Amino acid sequence: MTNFKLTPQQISDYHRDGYLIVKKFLSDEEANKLYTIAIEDDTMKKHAFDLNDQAGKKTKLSLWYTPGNDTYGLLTKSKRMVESADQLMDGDASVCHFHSKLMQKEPKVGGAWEWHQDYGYWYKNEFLFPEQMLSIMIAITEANKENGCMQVIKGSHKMGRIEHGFAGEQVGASQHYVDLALKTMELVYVELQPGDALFFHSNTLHRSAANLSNNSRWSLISVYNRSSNIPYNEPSGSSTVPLETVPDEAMLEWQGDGLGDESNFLVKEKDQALK
Ligand SMILES: O=C(O)CCC(=O)C(=O)O
Repeated sequence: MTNFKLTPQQISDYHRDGYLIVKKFLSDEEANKLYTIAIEDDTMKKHAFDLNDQAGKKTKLSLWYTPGNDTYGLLTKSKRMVESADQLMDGDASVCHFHSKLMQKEPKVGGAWEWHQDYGYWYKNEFLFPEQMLSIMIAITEANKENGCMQVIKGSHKMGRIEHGFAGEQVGASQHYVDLALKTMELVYVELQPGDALFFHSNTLHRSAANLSNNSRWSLISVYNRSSNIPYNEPSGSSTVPLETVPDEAMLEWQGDGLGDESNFLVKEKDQALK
């Protein structure tokens, strides 16, 4: 999808619901390239780590801060990603990249993500403005109920930040408030095809169940921030460096392949909670 621009209706849906699904955000050719690179990428494998959920099931991910001229970086910096983030985030300072993650939920073993708001994590990094942050998830494989697709509580971003504590090696939202939210708002299973995108607000409550199916569930999640939203407790620095966009065609037409070691990967310490 080139020359992509969110419509006024999509923008208002995002603000009402706290998320937005865009089908076929990537073409089949782009989605195939992303899939092939992801499964063959040795650098990514080398930097992947496991994160335990509350039941001790492991979910695998790699997280990096600096988007390069590899396929993931070219997608992250593409006009359609950066300008969509710009259309949806509050403020008008430059759009920056906080981090990207390759989520690798393997068949039968891929663990759950507990209910949380991303800003439950990022508040601890001392970002002050949740409206100036958002995530874009791109499905690399099909995501459905069976393989543990994302679940969101529609409209929950309007609750503002709720308390979070630790849940396994993850950060989890107060169950009491999650229960109240579920009594009040709709639970939506975000089933996606490869190349579909999910945009979600940093205060949208979301989770995903363990992958008990025979199929992998892989996705790329890129997090954007405005340069005006300074994290006072975050050493990576990436989140306030303005992005230089590249054309949407770059991920297919430029040389880009897998990630290089210079991408500044997060190295998880033993038992360290994420983010
Ligand atoms: O990919 C998933 O299943 C959930 C990821 C998630 O909750 C997150 O990255 O905040």
